[in-house]
Amino acid sequence: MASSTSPSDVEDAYFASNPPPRALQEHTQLASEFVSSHALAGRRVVLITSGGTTVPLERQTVRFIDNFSAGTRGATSAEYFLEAGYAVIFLHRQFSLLPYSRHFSHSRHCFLDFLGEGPRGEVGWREGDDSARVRDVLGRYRRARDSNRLLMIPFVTIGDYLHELRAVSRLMGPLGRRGLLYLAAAVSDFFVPPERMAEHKIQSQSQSQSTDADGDEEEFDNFDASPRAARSKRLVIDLDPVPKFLKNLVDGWAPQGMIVSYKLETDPAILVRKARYSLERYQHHLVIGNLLSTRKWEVVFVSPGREDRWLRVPPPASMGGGGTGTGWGDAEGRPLRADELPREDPDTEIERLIIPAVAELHDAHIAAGK
Ligand code: 9Z3
Repeated sequence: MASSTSPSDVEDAYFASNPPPRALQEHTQLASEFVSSHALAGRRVVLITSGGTTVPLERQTVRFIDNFSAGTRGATSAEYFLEAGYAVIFLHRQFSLLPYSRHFSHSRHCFLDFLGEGPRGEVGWREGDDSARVRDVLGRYRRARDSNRLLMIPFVTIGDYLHELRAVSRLMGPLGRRGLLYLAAAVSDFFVPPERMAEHKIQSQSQSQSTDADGDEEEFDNFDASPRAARSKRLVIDLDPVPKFLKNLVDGWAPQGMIVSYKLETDPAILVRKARYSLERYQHHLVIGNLLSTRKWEVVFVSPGREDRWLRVPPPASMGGGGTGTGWGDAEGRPLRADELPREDPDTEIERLIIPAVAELHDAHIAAGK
């Protein structure tokens, strides 16, 4: 009898019990047309995953667990892949950063700052110090769109993400070795399996009921600060591990494409070891290791048969320093997290180095198939 824990059994069980997102069919159709047209043109196509995944606690979801990722890595990488001539399928967390518009979607550069009202009340472009930069971004965006080289597909939950990833990567067959999978999304490791998920909003009230020494039911309300009330109101969440599907991806979903995954750690002492372990376990082509605190200015490439290769850009000069933790502070000396540091100058975006280096390895992957 076949073992019940083979990767394909785990895959079948997971996808049979976790429902697909509503738009899966529509997305699959779009991706299929996109891949066919670029395969026909002999173009390279990269599937980029980007942003965090949510873990719903209820079917009718009021609460969910999330992670830090804003999708900066994925959105920035997409722009550099497009510059390098790739067509890009951008599988991203809904409302996370998007290629090109990312330049105008944070507090310092809102797109409204670039609009103004003319003498007759008409809304239009407002020339200013940033005009050259905006024109450059707009031009690059238009070129990508007009040549139909950018397809955006959103997801929200970990389940949506896995369904979309499987469906889209399975479509990449016609590209052969010209397909590239670049997995930069910050994927949840734990989830609530469907059989344990509440249908409705989890109630704090029903949990606040308990039985006293005489067996009578007692009720605590939200104003009761006694230790006993606090204990009885605790919500304990029991999460299962999310199955790892990288092996299924490598062996079954996209067996010819080049597969690049990211490895995120917070402890510098284990980063390279964990990246190497992932490569050996899943037998794919490249793991890019990064630390939460320094991910915007250093990464390490770990690939089979090659030395580890660090890529670095200078940390923002105005801040000075570096190392673990940013070691940098704002004007009041409050420490800044790496994700608060401005990284907008193209000369200091580390993706400017990462993408050509990945494309070079992709060249070798394609050449090896000839
Ligand atoms: C990454 O390591 C990405 O570089 C970041 C980018 C999520 C750190 P931001 O969105 O951050 O630019 O702020 N992605 C992979 C994270 C991940 O979940 N990796 C899994 C793991 O480490 C393997 S697939 O186990």
